[in-house]
Amino acid sequence: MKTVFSGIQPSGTLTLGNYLGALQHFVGLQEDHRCFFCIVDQHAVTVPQDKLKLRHNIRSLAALYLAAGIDPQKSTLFIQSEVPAHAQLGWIMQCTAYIGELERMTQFKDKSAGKEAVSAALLTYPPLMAADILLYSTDIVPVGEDQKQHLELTRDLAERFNYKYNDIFTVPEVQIPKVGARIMSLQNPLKKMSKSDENQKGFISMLDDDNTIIKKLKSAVTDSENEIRFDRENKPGVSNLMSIFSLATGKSLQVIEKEYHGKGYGDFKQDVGEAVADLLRPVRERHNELIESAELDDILDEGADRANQSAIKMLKKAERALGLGRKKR
Ligand code: ATP
Ligand code: LTN
Repeated sequence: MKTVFSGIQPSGTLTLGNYLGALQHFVGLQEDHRCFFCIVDQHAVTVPQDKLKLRHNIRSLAALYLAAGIDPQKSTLFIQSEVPAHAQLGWIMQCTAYIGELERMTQFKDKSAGKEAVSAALLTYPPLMAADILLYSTDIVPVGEDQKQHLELTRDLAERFNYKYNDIFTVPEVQIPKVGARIMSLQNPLKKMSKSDENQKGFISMLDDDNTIIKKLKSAVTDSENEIRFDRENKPGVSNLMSIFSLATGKSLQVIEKEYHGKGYGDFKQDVGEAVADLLRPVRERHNELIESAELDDILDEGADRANQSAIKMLKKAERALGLGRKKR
C-alpha cells in the first residue's frame, strides 16, 4: 500500500482554493493508501501569528479536515508540533539544503518581498516541509500547483541525502489535480486565492455563510465581454469561475459553455454562488459541531501517537546515517 502525506498551515480559515486544490482530493485517497494529514503549525509561525488566533485556527483546521471527510479510522490526522521528529529531521534537512536553492523558492521571494523583518525560518521553511514528507516514507504528496517547486526541492534533498549518507528516504512523487490546482483570487484573477489576502472579497472562506458566498461571487472581477467561455489567458476571471463551478457541480467545462451560451454574467455568477454555497454548507455545519468537542481532542491525541511511532524510527535512521550521537543497537 502506498503512503500519502500532505499538510495545511493553520494560518487563517481555509479558502475554497485550499478545498478544491487540496483537501477535497485527500478524502478519496484514504480508501487505498496509508494516509498522514498534518496541521503544520510550525510552518505557520514562520510569519508572525497572534497566539490566540493560532490556537483557534489549529482546532478549526482539524475540524475542517474531519468535516470534509477525513476519517480517523483510515487516516492519521495530527498536529506537527506534537511530533518532535519533524523539527529534528527539519534540522538535518537544513544541513542538507544549500542557501542558494532556498533563496530561489518563489514562495520565499513572494513572502519576504518588501518586508523589513523576515524570519530565518521563512528561508528554511522548505527543509522542514521535506522532513514532514520524508519521515513517513511517503510515496505521494497531493498538493496545489503552488507547492510544485517545494516538492521538487524535497526530491532533490532526499536524493542528495541518500547518495551522501545512506539510502534511507523514499523519493516522493507530487500529485497535482488537473482542474482546481490553482484557484485564483476573485478580485484579481492573476493572483492565487490566498487565505492571507488582505482583501476579504478576494477569497471565499470555507466558513463564510451562504449569503456572503453568493455576494462575493457576484462581485467577482470578470471582463467587459458578456460571453461564458474558457480562456485562461484572455478571460482569466470567467475561466476561474468556470473551474470553480465545474468542481462544485461535477459538470465539465464544455457542458457549462453550452448551458450558458447566450446568457449573461449575472445569471452565471448567481448559479456559481449557489453551487458553492451548497458545496460548503454541510462541511461548515459539521465543522461547527466538532470544533469544541472532546472527540476532536481524542482524534488528535491518537493521531499524534501514531505519527510519533512512525516518525521516530525514520529520525533514528537519519541520525545514525549522519553519525550523530552514540551508535545504539
Ligand atoms: P497562505 O495563503 O496563508 O500562504 P496557503 O493557502 O497558500 O497559505 P496552505 O494552507 O498550507 O497554504 O495550503 C494548503 C494546500 O492548499 C496546499 O496543497 C496548497 O497547494 C493548496 N492551495 C493553496 N492555495 C490554493 C489555490 N488558490 N488553489 C488551489 N490550491 C491551493
Ligand atoms: N508548504 C505547504 C504546506 C506544507 C506541506 C507539507 C504540504 C507543509 N508541509 C508537507 C505538503 C506536504 C504550503 O504552504 N501550502
